[in-house]
Amino acid sequence: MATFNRDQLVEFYTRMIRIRMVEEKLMEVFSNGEIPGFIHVCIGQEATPVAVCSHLDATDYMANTHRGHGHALAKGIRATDFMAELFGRKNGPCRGRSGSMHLADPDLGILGANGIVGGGIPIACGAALSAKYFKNNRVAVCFFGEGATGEGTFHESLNLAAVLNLPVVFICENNQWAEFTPQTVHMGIRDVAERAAAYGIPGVAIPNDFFRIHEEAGKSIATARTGGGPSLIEVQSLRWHGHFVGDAQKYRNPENIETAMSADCIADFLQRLYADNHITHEEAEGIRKQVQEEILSAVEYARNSPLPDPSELLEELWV
Ligand SMILES: Cc1ncc(C[n+]2csc(CCOP(=O)(O)OP(=O)(O)O)c2C)c(N)n1
Repeated sequence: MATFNRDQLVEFYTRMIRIRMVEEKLMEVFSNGEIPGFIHVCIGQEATPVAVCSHLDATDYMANTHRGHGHALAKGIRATDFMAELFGRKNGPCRGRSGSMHLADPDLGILGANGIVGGGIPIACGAALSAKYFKNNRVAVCFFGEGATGEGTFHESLNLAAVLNLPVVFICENNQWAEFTPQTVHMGIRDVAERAAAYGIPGVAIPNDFFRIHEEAGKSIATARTGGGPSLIEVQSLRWHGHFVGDAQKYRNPENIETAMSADCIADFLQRLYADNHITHEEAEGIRKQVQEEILSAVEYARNSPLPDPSELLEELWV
Protein backbone atom coordinates (compact mmCIF):
# COMPACT_ATOMS: atom_id res chain seq x y z
CA MET A 1 0.00 0.00 0.00
CA ALA A 2 3.02 2.24 0.55
CA THR A 3 3.20 2.91 -3.17
CA PHE A 4 -0.26 4.51 -3.31
CA ASN A 5 -1.19 7.99 -2.15
CA ARG A 6 -4.46 8.78 -0.41
CA ASP A 7 -6.16 10.12 -3.55
CA GLN A 8 -5.40 6.91 -5.44
CA LEU A 9 -6.71 4.75 -2.62
CA VAL A 10 -9.89 6.81 -2.36
CA GLU A 11 -10.34 6.53 -6.11
CA PHE A 12 -9.95 2.72 -6.01
CA TYR A 13 -12.50 2.51 -3.21
CA THR A 14 -14.90 4.80 -5.09
CA ARG A 15 -14.65 2.65 -8.21
CA MET A 16 -15.26 -0.58 -6.31
CA ILE A 17 -18.18 0.76 -4.32
CA ARG A 18 -19.67 2.25 -7.49
CA ILE A 19 -19.74 -1.20 -9.10
CA ARG A 20 -21.33 -2.75 -6.04
CA MET A 21 -23.97 -0.05 -5.66
CA VAL A 22 -24.79 -0.01 -9.38
CA GLU A 23 -25.44 -3.75 -9.18
CA GLU A 24 -27.49 -3.49 -6.02
CA LYS A 25 -29.63 -0.89 -7.82
CA LEU A 26 -29.82 -3.07 -10.91
CA MET A 27 -31.10 -6.00 -8.84
CA GLU A 28 -33.90 -3.75 -7.64
CA VAL A 29 -34.91 -2.30 -10.99
CA PHE A 30 -34.59 -5.67 -12.71
CA SER A 31 -36.89 -7.22 -10.12
CA ASN A 32 -39.37 -4.38 -10.82
CA GLY A 33 -39.39 -5.43 -14.47
CA GLU A 34 -37.71 -2.25 -15.68
CA ILE A 35 -34.76 -3.97 -17.44
CA PRO A 36 -35.16 -6.47 -20.28
CA GLY A 37 -33.25 -9.76 -20.53
CA PHE A 38 -31.14 -11.36 -17.83
CA ILE A 39 -28.61 -9.83 -15.50
CA HIS A 40 -25.66 -11.48 -13.76
CA VAL A 41 -24.03 -9.54 -10.93
CA CYS A 42 -20.36 -9.60 -9.93
CA ILE A 43 -20.98 -8.59 -6.31
CA GLY A 44 -18.02 -9.79 -4.23
CA GLN A 45 -15.66 -9.72 -7.24
CA GLU A 46 -15.26 -5.93 -7.66
CA ALA A 47 -11.55 -5.81 -6.78
CA THR A 48 -10.51 -7.58 -9.99
CA PRO A 49 -11.90 -5.23 -12.65
CA VAL A 50 -10.86 -2.12 -10.73
CA ALA A 51 -7.33 -3.35 -10.01
CA VAL A 52 -6.76 -4.62 -13.57
CA CYS A 53 -8.30 -1.68 -15.42
CA SER A 54 -6.37 0.84 -13.31
CA HIS A 55 -3.35 -0.19 -15.44
CA LEU A 56 -5.12 0.38 -18.75
CA ASP A 57 -5.55 3.37 -21.03
CA ALA A 58 -8.78 4.10 -22.89
CA THR A 59 -7.06 2.92 -26.09
CA ASP A 60 -6.27 -0.51 -24.58
CA TYR A 61 -8.68 -3.32 -25.35
CA MET A 62 -10.91 -5.33 -23.08
CA ALA A 63 -13.15 -8.30 -23.79
CA ASN A 64 -15.36 -9.72 -21.06
CA THR A 65 -18.29 -11.91 -20.09
CA HIS A 66 -21.99 -12.14 -19.32
CA ARG A 67 -21.02 -11.07 -15.74
CA GLY A 68 -19.61 -7.89 -17.19
CA HIS A 69 -21.04 -4.78 -15.49
CA GLY A 70 -17.98 -4.32 -13.28
CA HIS A 71 -15.55 -4.63 -16.18
CA ALA A 72 -17.35 -1.98 -18.25
CA LEU A 73 -17.58 0.44 -15.33
CA ALA A 74 -13.93 -0.12 -14.44
CA LYS A 75 -12.88 0.45 -18.06
CA GLY A 76 -14.50 3.85 -17.89
CA ILE A 77 -18.08 3.75 -19.10
CA ARG A 78 -20.15 6.57 -17.57
CA ALA A 79 -22.97 5.55 -15.25
CA THR A 80 -25.53 7.41 -17.39
CA ASP A 81 -24.46 5.65 -20.61
CA PHE A 82 -24.33 2.32 -18.81
CA MET A 83 -27.82 2.68 -17.37
CA ALA A 84 -29.30 3.93 -20.65
CA GLU A 85 -27.97 0.82 -22.39
CA LEU A 86 -29.19 -1.58 -19.72
CA PHE A 87 -32.62 0.05 -19.82
CA GLY A 88 -32.61 -0.59 -23.59
CA ARG A 89 -32.61 3.11 -24.49
CA LYS A 90 -31.59 4.72 -27.74
CA ASN A 91 -28.87 6.90 -26.20
CA GLY A 92 -26.93 3.95 -24.75
CA PRO A 93 -23.55 3.25 -26.42
CA CYS A 94 -25.11 0.35 -28.38
CA ARG A 95 -28.32 2.28 -29.00
CA GLY A 96 -30.14 0.07 -26.52
CA ARG A 97 -29.53 -3.14 -28.46
CA SER A 98 -26.94 -4.83 -26.27
CA GLY A 99 -28.58 -4.92 -22.88
CA SER A 100 -26.43 -6.30 -20.07
CA MET A 101 -24.83 -9.27 -21.78
CA HIS A 102 -23.39 -7.70 -24.93
CA LEU A 103 -22.50 -4.21 -23.78
CA ALA A 104 -19.72 -2.68 -25.88
CA ASP A 105 -18.17 0.74 -26.32
CA PRO A 106 -15.34 0.73 -28.86
CA ASP A 107 -14.39 4.34 -28.01
CA LEU A 108 -13.39 3.05 -24.57
CA GLY A 109 -11.76 -0.14 -25.87
CA ILE A 110 -14.70 -2.20 -24.57
CA LEU A 111 -14.95 -4.85 -27.28
CA GLY A 112 -18.04 -6.43 -25.84
CA ALA A 113 -19.46 -8.48 -23.04
CA ASN A 114 -20.42 -11.92 -24.28
CA GLY A 115 -23.29 -14.32 -23.68
CA ILE A 116 -21.20 -17.10 -25.21
CA VAL A 117 -19.02 -18.56 -22.49
CA GLY A 118 -15.40 -18.13 -23.55
CA GLY A 119 -16.46 -16.01 -26.54
CA GLY A 120 -14.42 -12.96 -25.51
CA ILE A 121 -11.12 -14.82 -25.27
CA PRO A 122 -10.32 -15.10 -29.01
CA ILE A 123 -11.69 -11.57 -29.53
CA ALA A 124 -9.07 -10.26 -27.09
CA CYS A 125 -6.41 -12.21 -28.97
CA GLY A 126 -7.54 -10.65 -32.25
CA ALA A 127 -7.29 -7.18 -30.71
CA ALA A 128 -3.86 -8.02 -29.33
CA LEU A 129 -2.76 -9.26 -32.76
CA SER A 130 -3.83 -5.95 -34.29
CA ALA A 131 -1.87 -4.05 -31.59
CA LYS A 132 1.20 -6.12 -32.39
CA TYR A 133 0.79 -5.67 -36.15
CA PHE A 134 0.26 -1.90 -35.95
CA LYS A 135 2.92 -1.52 -33.20
CA ASN A 136 0.65 0.91 -31.37
CA ASN A 137 1.72 -0.11 -27.86
CA ARG A 138 -1.77 -1.26 -26.86
CA VAL A 139 -2.58 -4.32 -24.82
CA ALA A 140 -5.70 -6.43 -24.54
CA VAL A 141 -7.10 -7.93 -21.37
CA CYS A 142 -9.71 -10.59 -21.25
CA PHE A 143 -11.93 -11.49 -18.29
CA PHE A 144 -13.61 -14.90 -18.02
CA GLY A 145 -14.77 -17.39 -15.41
CA GLU A 146 -13.32 -20.78 -14.49
CA GLY A 147 -16.18 -22.42 -16.41
CA ALA A 148 -14.89 -20.80 -19.61
CA THR A 149 -11.53 -22.52 -19.20
CA GLY A 150 -13.18 -25.83 -20.08
CA GLU A 151 -14.11 -24.45 -23.50
CA GLY A 152 -11.95 -25.23 -26.54
CA THR A 153 -11.75 -21.54 -27.35
CA PHE A 154 -9.79 -20.91 -24.13
CA HIS A 155 -7.15 -23.50 -25.08
CA GLU A 156 -6.90 -22.45 -28.72
CA SER A 157 -6.59 -18.81 -27.71
CA LEU A 158 -3.87 -19.38 -25.12
CA ASN A 159 -1.92 -21.50 -27.55
CA LEU A 160 -2.17 -18.91 -30.31
CA ALA A 161 -1.34 -16.05 -27.95
CA ALA A 162 1.73 -17.93 -26.78
CA VAL A 163 3.08 -18.86 -30.20
CA LEU A 164 2.40 -15.40 -31.64
CA ASN A 165 3.69 -13.70 -28.48
CA LEU A 166 0.60 -11.48 -28.28
CA PRO A 167 0.21 -8.54 -25.87
CA VAL A 168 -2.76 -10.03 -24.04
CA VAL A 169 -3.44 -10.77 -20.38
CA PHE A 170 -5.94 -13.49 -19.50
CA ILE A 171 -7.78 -12.86 -16.25
CA CYS A 172 -9.74 -15.78 -14.84
CA GLU A 173 -12.22 -14.73 -12.16
CA ASN A 174 -12.67 -18.05 -10.44
CA ASN A 175 -15.81 -17.76 -8.31
CA GLN A 176 -16.02 -21.57 -8.08
CA TRP A 177 -19.45 -21.88 -9.72
CA ALA A 178 -20.32 -22.29 -13.39
CA GLU A 179 -24.09 -21.74 -13.43
CA PHE A 180 -25.23 -24.53 -11.07
CA THR A 181 -22.06 -26.63 -11.12
CA PRO A 182 -19.23 -26.26 -8.60
CA GLN A 183 -15.69 -26.23 -9.92
CA THR A 184 -14.86 -29.53 -8.18
CA VAL A 185 -17.38 -31.32 -10.43
CA HIS A 186 -16.16 -30.13 -13.82
CA MET A 187 -12.41 -29.69 -13.31
CA GLY A 188 -9.65 -32.01 -12.12
CA ILE A 189 -7.42 -29.26 -10.78
CA ARG A 190 -7.96 -26.56 -8.18
CA ASP A 191 -5.84 -23.76 -9.63
CA VAL A 192 -6.86 -22.76 -13.12
CA ALA A 193 -3.51 -20.96 -13.32
CA GLU A 194 -1.83 -24.37 -13.77
CA ARG A 195 -3.35 -24.47 -17.25
CA ALA A 196 -0.95 -21.73 -18.37
CA ALA A 197 1.98 -24.17 -18.14
CA ALA A 198 0.52 -26.21 -21.01
CA TYR A 199 1.07 -23.22 -23.29
CA GLY A 200 4.42 -22.11 -21.91
CA ILE A 201 3.16 -18.86 -20.46
CA PRO A 202 3.28 -17.62 -16.84
CA GLY A 203 0.25 -18.37 -14.69
CA VAL A 204 -0.45 -17.29 -11.14
CA ALA A 205 -3.34 -17.98 -8.72
CA ILE A 206 -4.00 -15.23 -6.19
CA PRO A 207 -6.68 -14.42 -3.61
CA ASN A 208 -9.43 -11.84 -4.07
CA ASP A 209 -7.29 -9.08 -2.61
CA PHE A 210 -7.14 -5.72 -4.37
CA PHE A 211 -3.46 -5.10 -3.67
CA ARG A 212 -2.33 -8.53 -4.87
CA ILE A 213 -4.43 -8.24 -8.01
CA HIS A 214 -3.10 -4.75 -8.69
CA GLU A 215 0.46 -5.95 -8.33
CA GLU A 216 0.12 -9.03 -10.55
CA ALA A 217 -1.93 -7.19 -13.18
CA GLY A 218 0.66 -4.39 -13.25
CA LYS A 219 3.47 -6.86 -13.91
CA SER A 220 1.55 -8.82 -16.56
CA ILE A 221 0.30 -5.75 -18.40
CA ALA A 222 3.75 -4.15 -18.41
CA THR A 223 5.25 -7.39 -19.73
CA ALA A 224 2.64 -7.61 -22.48
CA ARG A 225 3.15 -3.96 -23.42
CA THR A 226 6.89 -4.29 -23.72
CA GLY A 227 6.82 -7.34 -25.99
CA GLY A 228 7.09 -10.02 -23.29
CA GLY A 229 3.94 -11.83 -24.36
CA PRO A 230 0.83 -13.17 -22.66
CA SER A 231 0.17 -14.40 -19.14
CA LEU A 232 -2.69 -15.76 -17.07
CA ILE A 233 -3.85 -14.46 -13.70
CA GLU A 234 -6.44 -16.37 -11.72
CA VAL A 235 -8.26 -14.57 -8.92
CA GLN A 236 -9.92 -16.98 -6.51
CA SER A 237 -13.17 -15.87 -4.89
CA LEU A 238 -16.58 -17.42 -4.22
CA ARG A 239 -19.80 -16.30 -5.90
CA TRP A 240 -22.07 -14.34 -3.53
CA HIS A 241 -25.33 -14.52 -5.41
CA GLY A 242 -27.08 -16.84 -7.83
CA HIS A 243 -25.90 -17.35 -11.38
CA PHE A 244 -28.41 -14.71 -12.52
CA VAL A 245 -30.66 -12.33 -10.60
CA GLY A 246 -33.71 -14.37 -9.67
CA ASP A 247 -31.82 -17.68 -9.29
CA ALA A 248 -33.13 -19.24 -6.06
CA GLN A 249 -29.93 -21.33 -5.71
CA LYS A 250 -31.74 -24.50 -4.67
CA TYR A 251 -28.62 -26.42 -5.72
CA ARG A 252 -26.43 -24.62 -3.20
CA ASN A 253 -25.78 -25.18 0.48
CA PRO A 254 -26.57 -21.98 2.49
CA GLU A 255 -23.25 -22.37 4.31
CA ASN A 256 -21.46 -21.95 0.99
CA ILE A 257 -23.25 -18.61 0.52
CA GLU A 258 -22.37 -17.50 4.06
CA THR A 259 -18.73 -18.37 3.45
CA ALA A 260 -18.77 -16.34 0.25
CA MET A 261 -20.25 -13.28 1.90
CA SER A 262 -17.92 -13.41 4.87
CA ALA A 263 -15.02 -12.64 2.51
CA ASP A 264 -15.67 -9.20 1.09
CA CYS A 265 -12.93 -7.66 -1.06
CA ILE A 266 -14.31 -4.14 -0.59
CA ALA A 267 -14.66 -4.42 3.21
CA ASP A 268 -11.11 -5.83 3.39
CA PHE A 269 -9.78 -2.95 1.32
CA LEU A 270 -11.58 -0.38 3.46
CA GLN A 271 -10.33 -1.96 6.69
CA ARG A 272 -6.77 -1.51 5.50
CA LEU A 273 -7.44 2.11 4.64
CA TYR A 274 -8.89 2.70 8.12
CA ALA A 275 -6.01 0.87 9.80
CA ASP A 276 -3.42 3.03 8.02
CA ASN A 277 -5.41 6.24 8.62
CA HIS A 278 -5.92 6.94 4.93
CA ILE A 279 -9.62 7.58 5.34
CA THR A 280 -12.13 8.06 8.17
CA HIS A 281 -15.47 6.29 8.55
CA GLU A 282 -17.22 9.60 7.86
CA GLU A 283 -15.27 10.11 4.64
CA ALA A 284 -16.09 6.59 3.46
CA GLU A 285 -19.76 7.20 4.23
CA GLY A 286 -19.57 10.49 2.31
CA ILE A 287 -18.25 8.64 -0.75
CA ARG A 288 -21.07 6.11 -0.53
CA LYS A 289 -23.65 8.89 -0.44
CA GLN A 290 -22.07 10.67 -3.38
CA VAL A 291 -21.99 7.44 -5.42
CA GLN A 292 -25.59 6.69 -4.47
CA GLU A 293 -26.70 10.09 -5.78
CA GLU A 294 -24.76 9.54 -8.99
CA ILE A 295 -26.47 6.17 -9.50
CA LEU A 296 -29.95 7.48 -8.70
CA SER A 297 -29.55 10.26 -11.23
CA ALA A 298 -28.20 7.78 -13.83
CA VAL A 299 -31.30 5.62 -13.33
CA GLU A 300 -33.56 8.65 -13.70
CA TYR A 301 -31.65 9.62 -16.85
CA ALA A 302 -32.19 6.12 -18.24
CA ARG A 303 -35.87 6.04 -17.31
CA ASN A 304 -36.41 9.36 -19.09
CA SER A 305 -34.39 8.38 -22.17
CA PRO A 306 -36.14 7.46 -25.43
CA LEU A 307 -36.68 3.87 -26.50
CA PRO A 308 -35.31 2.96 -29.95
CA ASP A 309 -37.75 3.23 -32.82
CA PRO A 310 -38.61 -0.27 -34.16
CA SER A 311 -38.13 1.09 -37.69
CA GLU A 312 -34.36 1.32 -36.92
CA LEU A 313 -34.12 -2.37 -36.10
CA LEU A 314 -32.28 -3.43 -39.24
CA GLU A 315 -29.89 -0.48 -39.31
CA GLU A 316 -26.22 -1.38 -38.89
CA LEU A 317 -27.02 -5.06 -39.35
CA TRP A 318 -24.26 -6.83 -41.25
CA VAL A 319 -24.95 -10.33 -42.57
C1 LIG B 1 -20.71 -21.72 -25.16
C2 LIG B 1 -21.67 -21.68 -24.00
N1 LIG B 1 -21.91 -22.80 -23.30
C3 LIG B 1 -22.79 -22.78 -22.25
C4 LIG B 1 -23.45 -21.62 -21.94
C5 LIG B 1 -24.41 -21.59 -20.76
N2 LIG B 1 -23.76 -20.87 -19.64
C6 LIG B 1 -24.00 -19.57 -19.39
S1 LIG B 1 -23.09 -18.99 -18.12
C7 LIG B 1 -22.38 -20.49 -17.86
C8 LIG B 1 -21.39 -20.70 -16.75
C9 LIG B 1 -20.22 -19.81 -16.86
O1 LIG B 1 -19.38 -20.01 -15.75
P1 LIG B 1 -18.04 -19.22 -15.61
O2 LIG B 1 -17.32 -19.20 -16.92
O3 LIG B 1 -17.31 -19.79 -14.46
O4 LIG B 1 -18.51 -17.72 -15.32
P2 LIG B 1 -19.35 -17.14 -14.10
O5 LIG B 1 -20.81 -17.20 -14.48
O6 LIG B 1 -19.03 -17.95 -12.90
O7 LIG B 1 -18.88 -15.73 -13.98
C10 LIG B 1 -22.84 -21.42 -18.78
C11 LIG B 1 -22.41 -22.83 -18.83
C12 LIG B 1 -23.20 -20.47 -22.72
N3 LIG B 1 -23.82 -19.31 -22.47
N4 LIG B 1 -22.30 -20.52 -23.72
